[in-house]
Amino acid sequence: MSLDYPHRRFNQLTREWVLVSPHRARRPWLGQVEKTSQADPPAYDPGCYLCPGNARAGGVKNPDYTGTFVFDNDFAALLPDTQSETHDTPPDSLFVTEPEPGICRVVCFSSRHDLTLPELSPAEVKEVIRTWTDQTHELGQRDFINYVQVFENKGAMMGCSNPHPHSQIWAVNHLPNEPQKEYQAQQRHWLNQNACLLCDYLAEEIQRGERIVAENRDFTALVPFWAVWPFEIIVIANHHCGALTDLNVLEQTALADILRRVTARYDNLFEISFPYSLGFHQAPTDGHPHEEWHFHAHFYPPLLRSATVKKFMVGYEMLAEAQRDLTPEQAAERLRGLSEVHYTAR
Ligand code: H2U
Ligand code: ZN
Repeated sequence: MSLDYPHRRFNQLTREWVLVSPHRARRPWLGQVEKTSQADPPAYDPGCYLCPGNARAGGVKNPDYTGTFVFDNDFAALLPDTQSETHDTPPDSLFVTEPEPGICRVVCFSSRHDLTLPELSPAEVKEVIRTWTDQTHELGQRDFINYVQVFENKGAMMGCSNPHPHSQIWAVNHLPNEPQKEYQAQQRHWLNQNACLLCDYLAEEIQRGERIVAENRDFTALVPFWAVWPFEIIVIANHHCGALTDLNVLEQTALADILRRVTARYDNLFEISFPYSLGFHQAPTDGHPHEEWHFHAHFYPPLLRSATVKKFMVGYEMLAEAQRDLTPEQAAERLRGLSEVHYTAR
């Protein structure tokens, strides 16, 4: 695909359009590539709220944990017992509210303050995946939890409040906006085509090849045809399954492998610890089978041209429609050309 003129692409998962302006980015790499000096964090930081043995902001002391560590968020955006409150919004009101009971947790990747996903061993990343899986299972089983969002905010640029590598889980009662859009799109394809949207999409992407970044037996990482963020990646399960809880041990190993490889490429792009939001889109846990749902992860990284030049989603994007200059194909080519050996280990 070498469209050289402004065009729109349709996102099959959200059913929204993105404007692509390739003519503005013919020379995307020739500009100055600035390097920032990121200080090497220590293995243990006595002032860190998440390190083993330290007191958290709320005063609770962390255990001397090794491996992963899960705790209820001390400043949770959701509370489990909201449902008990009465709600009486009249159906025709313009001021609609509904209660949203939920649970927020924090998952530290390891006891090490200084090791991000690509710097952990494959076994350690697999342990993180097992923890996310256990949490999805445990939280998803609860009556009032119908969706479990696992995500990682990485880097100060993404609003991450603590450098200790960690992720968050927000388990909620209602299907939130983004998974709701994806549910509608997947359900529509399932009913209209009698097939899975992402199975069909992945087969086509593998055949075309131009947006693939990394793959293994069970997962494929690619820059989606409809990517909004410059170096956005979607990781799609090669076999149809709905959630982390559906993965067998080999698939957990494969997911750990692909996450390490994608994040190593990201870090190598500008030789910095690359900021992003990562999240899994899993089938709702509302008791329905959700055969239409295909398990996948999104990486949304903000950086565009260098360690310091980010893409702003402002102006036209805020008021009209998402837009990009660099094409998804150019981004994939750039990411494909990078080493999977982390730059700090060379
Ligand atoms: P982010 O860096 O992605 O914001 O995640 C950190 C989370 O950890 C954040 O939601 C919680 C914050 O509320 N937190 C605690 O629960 N206890 C602490 O002592 C520090 C941070
Ligand atoms: Zn720490």
